[in-house]
Amino acid sequence: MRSRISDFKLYGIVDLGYVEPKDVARVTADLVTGGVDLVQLRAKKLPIDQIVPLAEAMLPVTRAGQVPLVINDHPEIAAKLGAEGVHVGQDDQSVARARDVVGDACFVGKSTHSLSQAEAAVEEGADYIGFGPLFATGTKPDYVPIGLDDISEVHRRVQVPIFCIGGVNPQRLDQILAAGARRVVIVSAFLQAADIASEVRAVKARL
Ligand code: TZP
Ligand code: MG
Repeated sequence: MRSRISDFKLYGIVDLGYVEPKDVARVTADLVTGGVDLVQLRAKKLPIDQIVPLAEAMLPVTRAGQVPLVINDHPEIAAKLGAEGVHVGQDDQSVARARDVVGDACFVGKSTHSLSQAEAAVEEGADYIGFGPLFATGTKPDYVPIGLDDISEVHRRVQVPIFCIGGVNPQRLDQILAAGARRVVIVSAFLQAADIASEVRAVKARL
């Protein structure tokens, strides 16, 4: 699975800040049907024992759609369930430590918020990076937006796939792509859409 990351352009996140636990499988199916290339489970406020069943509900859906499932923050859940990826942030355990837990078949992504963090993540061995937040976003409210100015430079400096994130939505997509982005993560704009699958399909066609 790790070798395919460079094919991926559109990353959806099932964020429990927007999705009720009972809706996790349905929303995952909508994202997959629409055409996301990978899906993350992000449940910042739940304890591990409540995240595991959500991941278990997602896996059959993502597997059926042949879309990798990425677990945010918790390599041990990814390892336990055989999820395809894990994602760590600047304040989480290192990429190497996460990889020790999940093994080599699983890919490890890392959040970065500056050019120097992006370069450091690659040094650390990340398989892909998130780069942002580009814009202020209620999904990650405590972070200062970095804007669009460094997008082209990060693509010059970093050779792993770069997923631009934070306030990405259909209205802003053209300016984000014009700034040099090739891959994006979209959270609230998908999860708050009246028809998630249609929204995903429309964005996918523009990437
Ligand atoms: N990391 C940087 S910004 C962000 C994360 C998880 C949230 C992006 O969410 P949205 O709703 O697409 O702005
Ligand atoms: Mg984290």
